[in-house]
Amino acid sequence: MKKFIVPLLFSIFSASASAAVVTLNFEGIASNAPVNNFYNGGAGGNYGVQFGSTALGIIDSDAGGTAPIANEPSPNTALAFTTLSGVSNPYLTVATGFDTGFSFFYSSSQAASTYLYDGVDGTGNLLGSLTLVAQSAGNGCAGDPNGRFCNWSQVGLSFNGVAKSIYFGETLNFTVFDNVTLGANLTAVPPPVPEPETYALLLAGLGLIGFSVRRRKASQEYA
Ligand SMILES: [Ca+2]
Ligand SMILES: [Ca+2]
Ligand SMILES: [Ca+2]
Repeated sequence: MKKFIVPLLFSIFSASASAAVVTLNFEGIASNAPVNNFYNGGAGGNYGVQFGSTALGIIDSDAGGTAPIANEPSPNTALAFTTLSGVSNPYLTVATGFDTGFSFFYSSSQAASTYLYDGVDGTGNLLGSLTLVAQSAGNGCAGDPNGRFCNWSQVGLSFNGVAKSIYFGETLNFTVFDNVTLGANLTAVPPPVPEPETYALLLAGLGLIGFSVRRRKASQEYA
């Protein structure tokens, strides 16, 4: 039994120690409002994630907004990098950095790439890039109940080093994003310390696991 429980304990607690992963779902941002500092001490939380001034929250037109989206991974608000009055500022910046990886869902009417840098606002060294494909927006779409941008894909990137920004300049006005997940060690966020209740729950869970292992063994003996 010890043989099973010790690795299990280790994986549970090491997962807790490096659980500073944040997924941004953009819910709570007003229709066509800049994301700006929503996740940098704003109403969305303090994750140190700052968006460029022309990155907007967009809300499904079926849910009171104006965006032609459907099937978004977390209804009903998504993200788009736009051009406003000829200006674009298509960055996501984490000044204190994040590491390990990032991923997001997207729906796009044209192919594009996004680029990861170790400096803020697309400066410094290129750490990696992600290629987005053009999807069949508007063709054969079914949704909730409608929206041209209804086919979503998830893409992700693992990288070495510490990243400070992602450049989305090729996606302007053609691509919508949702559920953007950043880092296994987003350094802006202090690692969570499990509450005493969490330990109690974990131990209770382990007790149950031990019990089911015992039961399986017992039933095998009688099989
Ligand atoms: Ca819709
Ligand atoms: Ca969402
Ligand atoms: Ca929707």
